[in-house]
Amino acid sequence: MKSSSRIVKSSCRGCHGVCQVLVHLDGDKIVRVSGDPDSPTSRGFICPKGIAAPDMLYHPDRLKFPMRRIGPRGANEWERISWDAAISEMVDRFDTIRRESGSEYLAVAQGTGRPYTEFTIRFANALGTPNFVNPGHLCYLPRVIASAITMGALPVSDIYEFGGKSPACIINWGCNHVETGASDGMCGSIFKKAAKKAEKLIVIDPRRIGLAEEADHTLQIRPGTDCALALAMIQTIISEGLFDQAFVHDHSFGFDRLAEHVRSFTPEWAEPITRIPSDQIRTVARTYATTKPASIQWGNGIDTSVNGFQTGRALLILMGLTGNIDVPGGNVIWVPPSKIRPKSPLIDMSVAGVQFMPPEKKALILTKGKYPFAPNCHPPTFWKSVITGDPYRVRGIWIVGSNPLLTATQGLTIEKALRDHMEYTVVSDLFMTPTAQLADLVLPAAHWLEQDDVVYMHKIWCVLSRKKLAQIGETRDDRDVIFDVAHRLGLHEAFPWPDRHTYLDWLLEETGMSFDQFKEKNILMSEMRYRKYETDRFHTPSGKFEFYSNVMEHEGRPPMPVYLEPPLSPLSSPELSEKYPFILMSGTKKLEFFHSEMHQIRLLRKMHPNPIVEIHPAAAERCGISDGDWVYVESPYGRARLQARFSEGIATDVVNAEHAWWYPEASPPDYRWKESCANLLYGDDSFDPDTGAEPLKSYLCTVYKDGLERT
Ligand SMILES: Nc1nc2c(c(=O)[nH]1)N[C@H]1C(S)=C(S)[C@@H](COP(=O)(O)OP(=O)(O)OC[C@H]3O[C@@H](n4cnc5c(=O)[nH]c(N)nc54)[C@H](O)[C@@H]3O)O[C@H]1N2
Ligand SMILES: Nc1nc2c(c(=O)[nH]1)N[C@H]1C(S)=C(S)[C@@H](COP(=O)(O)OP(=O)(O)OC[C@H]3O[C@@H](n4cnc5c(=O)[nH]c(N)nc54)[C@H](O)[C@@H]3O)O[C@H]1N2
Ligand code: SF4
Ligand SMILES: [Mo]
Repeated sequence: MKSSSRIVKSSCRGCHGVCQVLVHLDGDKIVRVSGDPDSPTSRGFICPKGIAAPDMLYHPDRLKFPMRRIGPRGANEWERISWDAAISEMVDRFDTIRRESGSEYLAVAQGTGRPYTEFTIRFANALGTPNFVNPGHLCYLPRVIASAITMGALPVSDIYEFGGKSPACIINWGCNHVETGASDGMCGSIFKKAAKKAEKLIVIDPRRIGLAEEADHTLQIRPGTDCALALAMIQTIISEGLFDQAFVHDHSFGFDRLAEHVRSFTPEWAEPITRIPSDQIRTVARTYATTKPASIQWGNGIDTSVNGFQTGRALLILMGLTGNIDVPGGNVIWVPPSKIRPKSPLIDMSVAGVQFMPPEKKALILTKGKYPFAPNCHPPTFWKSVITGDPYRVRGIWIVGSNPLLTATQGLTIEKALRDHMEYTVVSDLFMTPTAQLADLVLPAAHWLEQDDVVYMHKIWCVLSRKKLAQIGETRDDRDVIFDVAHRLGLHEAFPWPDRHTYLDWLLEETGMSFDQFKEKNILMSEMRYRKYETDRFHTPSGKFEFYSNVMEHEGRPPMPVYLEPPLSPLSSPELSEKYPFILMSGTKKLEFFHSEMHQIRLLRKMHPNPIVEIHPAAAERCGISDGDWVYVESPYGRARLQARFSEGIATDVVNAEHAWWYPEASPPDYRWKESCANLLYGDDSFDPDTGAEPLKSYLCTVYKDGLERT
């Protein structure tokens, strides 16, 4: 090894993962990132996105300086300005809007959860705006909130064997982090090992995913119908007396009402809805209930439907009925390291470590009354309101790390809202994007290799260190920018620390370590405890695990799960489905990309050059499509051009289109973003009544070959 070479331990943030990595430096240059074999969280695993981190860090297209728009909006005419000028302008504009119209006329938007989430929310709360816009209504938070009202915390698969046991039975349900790398703080590689070990593995997915190769039972469910399957499993378990009598008796609420509620939801009832044979539903229910301990690993496939919230509730009920809650090898509530301070004193952290808007602020929310369990301002409603001005027109927005033109639905509405109606838009990002092109001010954000951090986002059983090892141009950590803007807007109560490093020291204060000392230690772990409900009870209104939800009853929503058919489906819209004969799934995550991100990274793009739609060969043949053909996938609302890939592992009337595609290599300002973006296929006609989630995996479409008339 050359004398100028060194290796620094850090943790990757190419996705939601918790992979600890080794960063290899030659002088100041980062030359390689590899998995850390000593890591208790990821045990040496690294995925291609992690390996490509230096390519992303040093990519020539990175935004390097703040830029102010000088031409018409969206014309790609910019001037470089200083950070001081950028922040002064922002503060001035935000303050004017706040004084003239009120703080709710400002919005803060972000995409998926990121390390700075606690700062964007803190900033929105301190500013006093309820208009925090992000995809939480269809990602993760439905599961988190369903868990919060059912059992007071989010249960996760117990795959690390802290209690000496690995799950004997695993249901992998609407999740594919084994193939994509990681999600929601769970490492796919560790899960895969646990799945291999399990006596029984059950996979429930409309597509045959890799894990199905090892499974004892593979249930190819019709998209969006999981609630019906779960209800039938609950019915089987109760009617056959396979539930955990002691847990139900001592720790649950509403069992009798549940038994009555599910009486008619038999496997025979569920079979035509789910397309899963009734005897298979019974077998799987029995296997899950009798193989102990058992664990359900759920994913975004559960959230993204009009029935996602109730489905989440039904899956929780399965975990509770079988007594698999908080037992070694079951679905557990992780104990976070005790001496780390919660990151957001201005935010209610009492429920499952999730940040909810303070209730008095929620009253202002644009969607109040519509979706009682919506975690934030409902994005489709928000963007529409910017155009219609109903109930009011937000005047300024700061989009911190999101590309909603591509990743949200209603991309054309968002484009119009930003181009023609929003008075002032700031976008913070690593790269110029179709969304950032519509901003008035663009701020260059730091990559994770440019960040110091105490990594604590998913509140798991450890915190990790992340280290700033590079500096590209004038990029800045978003949180440093938020600090500056907040201070200059006078929001000192919410941002009492002089700067973010003081804040990091404050987080760690009770551990007796400064951030610099923690960097050396690299990880802080907790001591896992099981069956905490025996002493602490459940943090629900009844203090028990609620089969019957008091919170749902209070909100006037069904206190026990009910099944809702997707509004656009062969069963609910038979006429429409004659014209649009395929069920459309879109957005199953891909190993090489993170939503719209990383499409400009050569290594990753080489592995995955084109946007793909998976289609069954028999269906393709009917449409005159060959493997590799470019096709249009079209719904009543829009179309996208993708490349057909044959898959025997998908039903003959289901297609799976990749989401959020754009071509960063194409010319700005549009980068051909309207060509292959499957998100343009969704209308604003169907939402989950509880959360406002959108049926991204259960819609209708047709498919035809590019160059041919649609059939
Ligand atoms: N059709 C369909 N659409 C979907 C989904 C689906 O299943 N189907 N999934 C949905 C889900 S689950 C989610 S969470 C959303 C995700 O939606 P988004 O979060 O909007 O998706 P990204 O493409 O990750 O966009 C994030 C942007 O942030 C930038 N960025 C990355 N890191 C940082 C950072 O540290 N700071 C700053 N300032 N910028 C950063 C990236 O360069 C990128 O331009 O997409 C949703 N969209
Ligand atoms: N590489 C990579 N990793 C990522 C991301 C990424 O973009 N790329 N995104 C991150 C984000 S924001 C998220 S939310 C997570 C999500 O990660 P996951 O929770 O794994 O979610 P998805 O990939 O959306 O879908 C998982 C599986 O659900 C199946 N599915 C779809 N619809 C249904 C249904 O109706 N019922 C059932 N039972 N299954 C269904 C899909 O076929 C897919 O195999 O991944 C995170 N990790
Ligand atoms: S799975 Fe996620 S956290 Fe792990 S190496 Fe890949 S990108 Fe990084
Ligand atoms: Mo997500």
